[in-house]
Amino acid sequence: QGYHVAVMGATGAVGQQIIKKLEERNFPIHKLTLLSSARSAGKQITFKGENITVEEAKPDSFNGVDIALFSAGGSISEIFAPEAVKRGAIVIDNTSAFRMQADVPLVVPEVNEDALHNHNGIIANPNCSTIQMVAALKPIKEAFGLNKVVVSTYQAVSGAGAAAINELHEQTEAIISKKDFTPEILPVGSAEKHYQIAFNAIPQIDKFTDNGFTFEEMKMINETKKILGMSDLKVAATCVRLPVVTGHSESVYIETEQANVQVDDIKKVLAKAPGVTLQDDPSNQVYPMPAMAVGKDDVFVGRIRKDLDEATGFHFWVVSDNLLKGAALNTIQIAESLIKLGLVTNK
Ligand code: 11C
Repeated sequence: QGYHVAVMGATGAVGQQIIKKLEERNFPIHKLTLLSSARSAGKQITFKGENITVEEAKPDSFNGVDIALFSAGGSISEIFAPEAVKRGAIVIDNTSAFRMQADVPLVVPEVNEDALHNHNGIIANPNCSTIQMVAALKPIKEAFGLNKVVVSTYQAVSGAGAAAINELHEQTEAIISKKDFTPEILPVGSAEKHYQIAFNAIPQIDKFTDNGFTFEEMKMINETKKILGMSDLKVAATCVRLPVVTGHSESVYIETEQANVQVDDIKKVLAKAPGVTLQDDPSNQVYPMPAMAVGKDDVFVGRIRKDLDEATGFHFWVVSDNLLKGAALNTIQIAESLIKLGLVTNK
């Protein structure tokens, strides 16, 4: 009993976490198909004690698949996701390929599960830095209204893939042992210039758009509005890459609609919010940090304080594992929601 699930991009950083989480959460699977590019095909991956060989993805690989989980890059999704849908699968896509299309739900289950009802076969998983922020914003919006969000991120290199993790390790070793090195991956592979990430901070994630914001910043702005269903919400973002392997951190400034909101009111709603853990006790130096969030499912929030000048303004700090809630876990939670809502058929 269960579903035929396919994982596209099975050997990648997120794909591996998806397979791990499917096993850990005992997702109802009767068959697991693991797919990749020709380069990674042939590798063996263990799932529930069984070795599964990764196959090269072809359109017909999706025959009989009920749920296809994609995390192999936007161009792969653009080619194969419609092929999977044509063959009757529901696709949950981790890339930015379809996120802003009107008929594609962009979903964080704790925030907007209802959006799943209106899908045409593809559901989009938001950008990792967006997911953790909206998980914290939603309960605040529900309780007190929301007028404005200004976020600065401190993002881990694993968001840029396995090659960026290697680059951080190699540069760190090179610098410590006083050897030369040539940056090749960050801030983004296709950029003209590449910069050192070890012992540095790079205020560029992805390429620049014409308005001076980067694509990563525009994702945070546009996706936040879509997920919260607030096209008029004022949102601004500055996204920065740090030499942290896993765990994105964010400094978030918000202005609520309601006046007279107090820090304790915000703490109370966040303490009850699904998927959120409040870690906020400055007197005991308790606040979220990426090293402690790695491997954990939740979004951690702390350092909540009222702005000193703006009566409706608050600041807080949000941390989560970008490969889990930011990617693999949220993808599987979407699949679990589809099953719960009766929106996926078992062929
Ligand atoms: C990063 N947030 O940290 C990006 C990775 O649109 O799903 C995720 C990119 C995306 O570099």
